[in-house]
Amino acid sequence: MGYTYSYLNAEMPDKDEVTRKTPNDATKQLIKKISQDGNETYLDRFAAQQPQCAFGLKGTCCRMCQWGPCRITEKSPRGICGRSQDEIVISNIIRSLISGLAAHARHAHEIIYTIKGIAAGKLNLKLKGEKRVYELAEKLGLNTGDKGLEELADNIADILVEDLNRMNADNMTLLEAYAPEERKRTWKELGILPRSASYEIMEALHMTTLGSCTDWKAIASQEKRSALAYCYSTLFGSSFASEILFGIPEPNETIVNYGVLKEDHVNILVHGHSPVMIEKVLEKINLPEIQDLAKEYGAKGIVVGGLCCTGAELLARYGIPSVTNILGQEFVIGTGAVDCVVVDMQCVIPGMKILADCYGTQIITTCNSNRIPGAVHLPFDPEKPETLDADAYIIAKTAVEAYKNRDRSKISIPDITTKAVSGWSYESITQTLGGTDNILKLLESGRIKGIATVVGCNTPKAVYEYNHVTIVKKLLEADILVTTTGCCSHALLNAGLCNKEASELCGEGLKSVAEEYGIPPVLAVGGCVDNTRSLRLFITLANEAGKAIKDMPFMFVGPEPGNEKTVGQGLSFLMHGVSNLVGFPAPIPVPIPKPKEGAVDGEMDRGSNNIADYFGGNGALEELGAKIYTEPYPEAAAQIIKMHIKRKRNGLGW
Ligand code: NFS
Repeated sequence: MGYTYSYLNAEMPDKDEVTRKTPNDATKQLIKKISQDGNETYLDRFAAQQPQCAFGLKGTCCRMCQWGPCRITEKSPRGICGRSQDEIVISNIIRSLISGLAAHARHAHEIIYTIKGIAAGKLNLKLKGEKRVYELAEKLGLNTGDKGLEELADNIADILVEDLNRMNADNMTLLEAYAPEERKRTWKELGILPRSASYEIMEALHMTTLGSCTDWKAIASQEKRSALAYCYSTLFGSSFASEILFGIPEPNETIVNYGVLKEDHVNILVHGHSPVMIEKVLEKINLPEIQDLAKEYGAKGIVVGGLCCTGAELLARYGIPSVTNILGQEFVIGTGAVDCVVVDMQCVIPGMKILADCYGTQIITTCNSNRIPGAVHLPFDPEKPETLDADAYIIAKTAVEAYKNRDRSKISIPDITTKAVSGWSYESITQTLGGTDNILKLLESGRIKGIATVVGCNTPKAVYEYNHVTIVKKLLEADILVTTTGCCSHALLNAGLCNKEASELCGEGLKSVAEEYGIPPVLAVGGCVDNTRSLRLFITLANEAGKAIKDMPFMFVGPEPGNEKTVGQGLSFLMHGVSNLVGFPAPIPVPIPKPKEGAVDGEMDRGSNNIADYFGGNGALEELGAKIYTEPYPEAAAQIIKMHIKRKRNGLGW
């Protein structure tokens, strides 16, 4: 029995249902094992939180001053200050969006300042992304003259920093360089061109604090402005900076899933989002003396596995096997075989450390923003990188030394591995499929009916990974090509959908394309910031077709939204005219409406009719040519996506 939320028209699963329905057998085994070991995971804590707060779920709780908290009810339709439910709901949404924006901005900051550190000769790392440096230099109109690679990269880094920090009203440079002309005109007419990440965060907090803006439409405009800053300063900024630093990924074949861990090896997991320190740690792990040390302790070798977006990025670039995502991080610790987890920033849940203590796993933190009591802490700071090499060596050595402390009575690694092809960049997708003109022909002919980018987190509100996998299988049957990133990509990788053999699951059209071009039907394009790769693909294809993106058969799908970062992901695509399908009713973006009990006029019970109608109805559609659908049941969600793509094709006469 799950948990029923009648006012949301939805149910949430309990632990039994998750154990029965989650698609990865490795996960099923580990949920049972961890329970048998007497330990708890998020599933137990989710049960303890039931029922979740109705005001929180609808977004009608206001905590933006110290007079409250205020809750909207029929008896109290306004907060103490007079704030309406529309203002409260939109303010909660924008505050969630800008928290995500701040997280990605911090990520961008670390990578960009690493480039600057290399250019200044302070960091013992080499820039591997020559191709991206020269492309950006040209696109940004830089005078290359006789500048070397590092100087040019430093000039680009300065521009990326400006887009993070600009305080005056000048336009954002990356937006000017990469956004489609039709969109720039639309955004200008709407008055929502952003200045920078920092400015829009400041303005959003300012507008929503006590006694500030009471016009929900003005706050909605700031939300759109902030979403554009999110897209062009932090997503593009992080993704391009990572490509400058580490190179543009190329497709590679590898294996993934929990079975990549080996009982007789040192197992090191890398976790987080900004893999600069990890790059160095990998170098140290490969030193003969570290490999010998592992053997001295009785291990046959060292396995490195990836979690979350650091895992997705290392998988893309080096084929380092990925294991799992944000809600799998406890399950993998439950194997009892993980000697050490090296974490950088974001999406590292406290529950992982609690379980790590139960299974004797060493945690090492490498970012000053992400401290965990009881962990070894060796932070990387690109502006003070003097100890990088020495710290990376200590991390590699500490991780190997943890092997000798492992409690061997608790080890059980699911013997499940999956083949996968990863490393799809914007360039490798377009080249492999014969160029954007050819992809357009494949779309027009209907061999590929449309492209959906299916991405995002996991949520305890859905059966773990079930929505991701179920939706994508239905899309493949309908000849819809899928790109994926982040935690969703781990679900799809482990389910074998990023493997060439998955073409067997496709409709005739997509199957023939996958076989002809030698691609899997689901293209894993990296971490969440690499959603820019899918967005660039959409922008270029629309341009090639001579159409606006809003008219193209594309969709953004976030089946299991979780982190605050995910709000801006969907909005980034929405701003470009790509409709969203999100998988769970939440205040962000809109709850599924249920008619109010006894209402004679069809009034719906939802956080705010105006906000729900704006994002899920004609408001966003009229302004941006796109809207947000909310559907928690994956079979129904797949129907909506197919319907949306069919309508776009009809509109194009395809
Ligand atoms: Ni994305 Fe990466 Fe996962 Fe969600 Fe977290 S790992 S940046 S936020 S939870 S997909």
